[in-house]
Amino acid sequence: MTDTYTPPRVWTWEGDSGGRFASINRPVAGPTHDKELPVGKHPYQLYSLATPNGVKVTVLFEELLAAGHAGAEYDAWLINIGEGDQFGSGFAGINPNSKIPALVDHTGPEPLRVFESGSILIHLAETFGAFLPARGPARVEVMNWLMWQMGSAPYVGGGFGHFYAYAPEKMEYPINRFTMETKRQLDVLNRELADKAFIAGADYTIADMAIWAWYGQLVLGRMYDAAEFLDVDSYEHVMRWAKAIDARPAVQRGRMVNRPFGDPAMQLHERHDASDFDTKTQDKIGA
Ligand SMILES: N[C@@H](CCC(=O)N[C@@H](CS)C(=O)NCC(=O)O)C(=O)O
Repeated sequence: MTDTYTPPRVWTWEGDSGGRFASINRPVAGPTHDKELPVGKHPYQLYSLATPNGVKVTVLFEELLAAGHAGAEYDAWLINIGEGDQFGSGFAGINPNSKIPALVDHTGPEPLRVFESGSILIHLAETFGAFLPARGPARVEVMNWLMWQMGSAPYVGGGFGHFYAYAPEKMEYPINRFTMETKRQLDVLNRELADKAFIAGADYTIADMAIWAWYGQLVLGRMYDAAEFLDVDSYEHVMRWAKAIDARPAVQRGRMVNRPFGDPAMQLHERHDASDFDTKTQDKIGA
């Protein structure tokens, strides 16, 4: 390995450093332009995109609706991060971190902003009393795994995915570093799932939704074109769990929301409620 870079005493921003998404990266926060957010008719207004962090939340909404929680109807508005929508003044106002997903809950006397996907999952699960035990050891175990996901996935996305798939050149050191960590995390899950149906025990919870969006989709070969490189078939318990969750109709619907890429028949955009699913689409996704 050759190190060709000597850091200066003080780092300064010299603009686009290359690679996918480089054009949206900046070393400062805050809005870049004025843009109000649209507001629809439903109690929940979701501003998001169908990345793994976005899919966690649309899967939970669809699971709540599938379980009969009619109060979970939502409008889903596309925030296209490749076009800088996350830096509009309206979006930065509901998430000062300018990252999807962000939610506004209109069920109370004042609109309530909720940002960070884990916070959104907890807020909705508590509101509807679903997919999260109310108290006790079972709740702690769900929180353990939800926090594990929130803390661990950046090594997969910002580390492995970035250097393996998005960086302007392939560099062995960071790819080795983050492949090792990604495989270690997959092994953590594989060992845990060896004798449990779901990650926190016998029940399907928000921890499974959060972890599946990242690690489930990774072993199913949907991320970074890295299934063979990571030898995902060797994580047999993760694979069994990932396939079981992937087969749920609500998960299939959740993956379609705010999805501006791929097969148009597998996309749903903005102002979404249950009636948006025509029979043909429902047949196609097995709902
Ligand atoms: N910890 C945050 C991470 C959110 C996040 O990284 N979102 C990405 C898409 S998956 C994003 O909006 N990126 C836009 C940007 O970095 O400008 C969460 O879980 O909500």
